Amino acid sequence: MSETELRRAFVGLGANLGDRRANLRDAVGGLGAEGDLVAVSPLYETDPVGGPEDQGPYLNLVVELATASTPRQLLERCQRLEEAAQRVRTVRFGPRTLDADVLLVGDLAVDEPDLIVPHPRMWERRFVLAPLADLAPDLVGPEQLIASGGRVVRLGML
Ligand code: GSY
Repeated sequence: MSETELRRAFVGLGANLGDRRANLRDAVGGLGAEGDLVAVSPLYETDPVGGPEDQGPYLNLVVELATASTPRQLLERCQRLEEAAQRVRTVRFGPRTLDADVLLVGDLAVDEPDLIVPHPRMWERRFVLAPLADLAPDLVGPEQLIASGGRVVRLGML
């Protein structure tokens, strides 16, 4: 890839603590600050997958980037967004003000202890695939969407 070639990348965002919409709005704004944001999916309210029984529903969406950032740079951008949302890591899969996951970065594959791309659990999670299919129906077929799990309700745009 030349220096100026851009990859089509997708980042998943979720929030189920605090002002969920505001957390997602801030995260989308933060991602947009680098000038490589091209699209934001509709917003979905989704049942929590994993974690404590008593946590509230998530709001989820996916953003598309046309980016020169590497997967690791994207991970660092995601971590900065989570820090800005004052996310505290307590319970594994527990409620959170913001979760930002690198889903896909062009056709790159990364397998490192703290970063796996494509995201290893994305194909089983409807809270990822439904908004991803809105942006990239070429990447997510109807059968994949049906095969994925979890209740999701489309709310409209953020
Ligand atoms: O992996 C992202 C954080 N997360 C979510 C989420 O974003 N949405 C839903 N519905 N369930 C989740 N469980 C975890 S962990």
